[in-house]
Amino acid sequence: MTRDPASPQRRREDRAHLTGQGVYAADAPLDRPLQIAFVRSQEAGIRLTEIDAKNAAASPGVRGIYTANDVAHLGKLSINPVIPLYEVPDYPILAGGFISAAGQPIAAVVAESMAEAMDAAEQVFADGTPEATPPRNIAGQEWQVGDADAAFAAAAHVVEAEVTHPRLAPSPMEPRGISIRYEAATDAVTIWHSTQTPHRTRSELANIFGIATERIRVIAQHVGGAFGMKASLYPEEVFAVWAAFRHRRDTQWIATRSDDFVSALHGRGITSRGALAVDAEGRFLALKADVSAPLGPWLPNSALVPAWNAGRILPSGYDVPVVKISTRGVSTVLGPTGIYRGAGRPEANCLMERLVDKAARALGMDPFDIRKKNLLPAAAMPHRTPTGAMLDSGDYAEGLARLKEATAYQDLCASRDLRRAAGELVGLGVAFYLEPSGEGWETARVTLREDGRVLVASGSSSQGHAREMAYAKIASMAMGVAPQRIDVELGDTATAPTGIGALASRSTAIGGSAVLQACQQAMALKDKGAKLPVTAEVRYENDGQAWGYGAYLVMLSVCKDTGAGTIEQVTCLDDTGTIIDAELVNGQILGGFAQGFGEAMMEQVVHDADGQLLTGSFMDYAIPRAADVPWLDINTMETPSPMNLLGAKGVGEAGTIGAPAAILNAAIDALSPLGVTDLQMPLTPYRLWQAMKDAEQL
Ligand code: SMO
Repeated sequence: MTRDPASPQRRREDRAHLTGQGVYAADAPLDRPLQIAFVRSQEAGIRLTEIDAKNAAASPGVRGIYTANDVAHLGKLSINPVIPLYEVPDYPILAGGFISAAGQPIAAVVAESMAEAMDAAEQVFADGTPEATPPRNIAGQEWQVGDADAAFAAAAHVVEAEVTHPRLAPSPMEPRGISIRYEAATDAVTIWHSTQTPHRTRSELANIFGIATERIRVIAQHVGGAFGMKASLYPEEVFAVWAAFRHRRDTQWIATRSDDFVSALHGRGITSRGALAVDAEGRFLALKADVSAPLGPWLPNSALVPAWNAGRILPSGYDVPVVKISTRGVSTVLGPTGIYRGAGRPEANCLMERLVDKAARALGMDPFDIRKKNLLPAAAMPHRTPTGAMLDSGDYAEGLARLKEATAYQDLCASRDLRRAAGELVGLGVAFYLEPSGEGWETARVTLREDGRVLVASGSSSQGHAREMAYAKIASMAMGVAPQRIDVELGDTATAPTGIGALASRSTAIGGSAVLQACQQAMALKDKGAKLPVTAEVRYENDGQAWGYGAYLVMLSVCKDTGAGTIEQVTCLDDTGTIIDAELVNGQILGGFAQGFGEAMMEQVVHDADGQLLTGSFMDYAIPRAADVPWLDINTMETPSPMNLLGAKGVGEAGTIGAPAAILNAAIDALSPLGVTDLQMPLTPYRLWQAMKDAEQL
């Protein structure tokens, strides 16, 4: 295969996206669809005593009002059991009895128009009594290798850190949405769903309703972003499909931004505590860590993934022979949580990189030097970590060295020291990171037609991240056919082979490898003289996770008067394995960085003590605007992964993993002359100003 990462091919999906031709969930061709307004619980931790929908039922345009009992017979969503789950929470389509979180749907109004549905919903009366609901550990896992207590007792230095990640609202441009076309002749549905996992939508719906998958077709052709938020079926979406079958009508539910803030899953919110034992030369001896992840009233399919990743990715790419790590999932009375770009990777990384920085300070070592000393050498690859992860490939120290060179680090240090001496608050932060991409299988079907065109159908899908272009490029390279002669079909269960979808940084590594393998098989058939058209269909399974990695360096200053933090420079080095298209890789790094920057500096979902959401709109939830995001200086290197055919590694989550830790380290370095040793994200002006004031009191 001849690669050309820098070829000036354009993203073929952009034309539709930029000219309003995209088919998002709300654009589906439906016939007078019924609309749904949900009545949501206004309180958390409450026992419902009364629900009265009589007035609402008489409201114009209403075709039905439903409560918990109407849908209580439906099946549950499946949960990916990456860590043991002691207690499986309910999956209420409409919550009744005990209501855990504010915002949970407790009734649904189905009406001819959205305005009529909303008018009627306002007339539903509900009452209840508060019921105490202490948090419970409902999931957990431990990893233990060696005698941590003995290693800590023998250490020259022990450093400790605690990192609390703000709870984040994923905020894709397109909110959740589902449009259902009901086919009366066959009692079947065609569903336009804004999802990362169209085949999962189909199989889960079939399970939940107890019907054959043949009666459900799912289309997710264009998806306006997802970031982990759309890898599961929401109760509202299940209800909408149920309503279509019940009323034998086209039905639609398109979430408002407010719906998403209050009831789509949130990411992060994890608190991690850790301690690192270090010898007198700065070599890491042992790591202890405890991770606590908040879980909501029901578990999205991937709800346990952040807790798992936040534990198992420790101790990152460092050689730490002894570990004692635990992770747990704790039920709360807040809304659902789950994967959000990074999904536990940023949490593992921030804790480790804080500990490493603290160790450097304790020893008076340079942050690059202590990392270089402890990172696993290239010769140690593949390496099984104490938590059982298999790091596949890479030269971590080389990556770090290239970052150091690219930033002229010594000059930056000199500049910081000069400015610091003049009274400025300015700091440098370094962070290494790992980004495991997904494992498992994906499918592809490649057809060579008589007219010379090639049809690529993939079970992998797109969430707006240019899969059509990437898969066309892979097929073009594999077959020597111009990309203009390659058609790519994704995201329709009627035409694509059964697959997984767009998540866990797996699209290129696994989906792309499936495309490559199918291309190779189709070419082999043609070369054996098979008559066109020939079709090859593969189910490709990788040999294990491909671990991308890299490092970030950040220079940050803090205004003494306002506490405002300014990122003056940020440079990254990412080893993403084999690069298929440089522009796509850069785009992923930049987008991930914008979200990592958001977490580090601005974003936070806030609830009050009663579980009420205080940040229910973009007036209160500070998502970065284009002008807020600093310039990112991107550097890449390529160490092909032996774990998949392409040698590709994940890059979609890189920026969310590496950037927050480096920003946090830089901010703490900036305030270190005042005696500040810890800060928590987001590093808002208020937080930084408060840290300065607290330091003055010392
Ligand atoms: S957080 Mo991702 O879309 O697996």
